[in-house]
Amino acid sequence: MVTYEATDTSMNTGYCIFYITIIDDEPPVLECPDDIIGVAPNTSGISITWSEPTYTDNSGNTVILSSTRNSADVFTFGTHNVTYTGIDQSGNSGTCGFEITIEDKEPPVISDCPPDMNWTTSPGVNYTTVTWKEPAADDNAGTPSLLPTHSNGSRFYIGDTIVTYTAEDVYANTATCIFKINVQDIEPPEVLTCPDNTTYSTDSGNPNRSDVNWEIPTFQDNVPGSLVYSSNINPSSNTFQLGTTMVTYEATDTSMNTGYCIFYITIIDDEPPVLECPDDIIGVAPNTSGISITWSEPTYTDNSAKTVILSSTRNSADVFTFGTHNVTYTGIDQSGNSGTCGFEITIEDKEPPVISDCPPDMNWTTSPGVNYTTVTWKEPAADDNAGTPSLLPTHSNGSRFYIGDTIVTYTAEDVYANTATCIFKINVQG
Ligand SMILES: [Ca+2]
Ligand SMILES: [Ca+2]
Ligand SMILES: [Ca+2]
Ligand SMILES: [Ca+2]
Repeated sequence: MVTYEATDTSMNTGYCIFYITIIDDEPPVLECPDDIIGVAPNTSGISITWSEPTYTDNSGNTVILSSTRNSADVFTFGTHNVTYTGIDQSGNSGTCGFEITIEDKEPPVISDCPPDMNWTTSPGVNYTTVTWKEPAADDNAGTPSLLPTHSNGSRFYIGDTIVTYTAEDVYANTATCIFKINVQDIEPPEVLTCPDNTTYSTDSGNPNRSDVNWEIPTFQDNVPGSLVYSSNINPSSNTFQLGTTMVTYEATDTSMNTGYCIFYITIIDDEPPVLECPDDIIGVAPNTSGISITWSEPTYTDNSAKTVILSSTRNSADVFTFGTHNVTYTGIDQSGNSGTCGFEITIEDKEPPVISDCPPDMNWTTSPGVNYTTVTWKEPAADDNAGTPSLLPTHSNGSRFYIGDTIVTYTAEDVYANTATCIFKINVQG
């Protein structure tokens, strides 16, 4: 209030009074705490305390503070704005604010993480379908996501595959569950083509066969790629000896599974031995009892170069009688092939028959009234070392003989054409 007074001399006073009012329209200035970051153990939140804001006000008077949240309040996960309002005694208000962020530092927990697993390939393919019990994830801040690198029930190929499940809560805390799936190839290569067992004959004159060939076996495997092949037979050697040889081809996959093709090559000897017999033999026997004849065993050759078993119809030193005898040798090789050779043994009779009682020369006279007579004589006889010989006269005993000399000849001939004669003369006189 401003008062002006004017006093006259009479001491009367006049007044001029007016008021000057000073008002405070300047708001207080509040200084809030810095932003606060806290960590809560779970969704129940955590109590956060802070200092009240400081303030200044031109009035120098007390400022009344109020706030949207109070120190020691419980704050849950997330960011919360706290606003303070200060009102001075003139009703001017100022504000300040800060943020309280409640963080989740705790990663999710994964339960039932599968163990490492060993599987084998499915038939015919290089993978298998793998399933496992799904793990679960929990978190202090609600249900986390849980994502695998590989789908449960998907295909896993040969080798080790790491499967990782990652759980992530809404505050980007993560946890992992890691397990290994090993898939092994236990399927051996499969034989596609394998030669049949085959039988060959030996090459002529040889104990082996030189041109044995076959189609190289083929294999396939559930795992595409290189198979390693081996064989017990050098492919460049196609000569096989007599007998049966097992030929083995192996194909091994990269997991060391092995498939086999086995077949047999049989070389048989169907070539008979060749026998060389002695030359024909001619012997002379003194009589029908025969004579012992000896000879050397045949020689032989056989492609097998093995021993040949000889047998014969007759043996050296056997006794042979007159006549021609065939001797046959049979040689059997160890494969049962037989060859033969033969020769003849002829036992001859070189001894002529012997005629006994050869009649003497005789003198006869004609019978009455005719120019002959009937002549008889004692028949001679013939014998021979080789049986009874024939004995034939030129004239019959008891036949007519005419005047003069007649020569009668008996000829004995054995079956080997040895002959003997008995000759006598018949003289008939008239
Ligand atoms: Ca968490
Ligand atoms: Ca395989
Ligand atoms: Ca043979
Ligand atoms: Ca004789």
